[in-house]
Amino acid sequence: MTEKKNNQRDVDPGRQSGVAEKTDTRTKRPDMYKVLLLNDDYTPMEFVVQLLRQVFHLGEEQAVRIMLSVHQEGVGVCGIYSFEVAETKVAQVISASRSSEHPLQCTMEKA
Ligand code: TYC
Repeated sequence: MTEKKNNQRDVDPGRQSGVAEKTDTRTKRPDMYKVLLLNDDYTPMEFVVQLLRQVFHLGEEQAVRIMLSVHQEGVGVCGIYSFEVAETKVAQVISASRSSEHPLQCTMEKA
């Protein structure tokens, strides 16, 4: 007999062929995104506070704190979320602001 029957390459064609065999089963934490609120000269403070409470589920005190921080510093973080959740929050802020004809700006960036 010149050839061995059923050698490992015949049984498992992926073997020694350069085909990746190991599957990485580790769970990766999703990238997180900061939702940022920007200051402007026109949006009423009370409107910003109510929006922060509704969209980010903040209490009155925390909402006032963030609003005042944005008012004074120009920009502030409302929360940190997965990409999809952050995108939704930004859309909700912009939508509610435009509905009330306020120029409030909201954006997101990788945390
Ligand atoms: N600067 C606004 C005012 O004086 C208030 C304001 C705060 C607007 C935060 C936007 O993201 C903002 N009425």
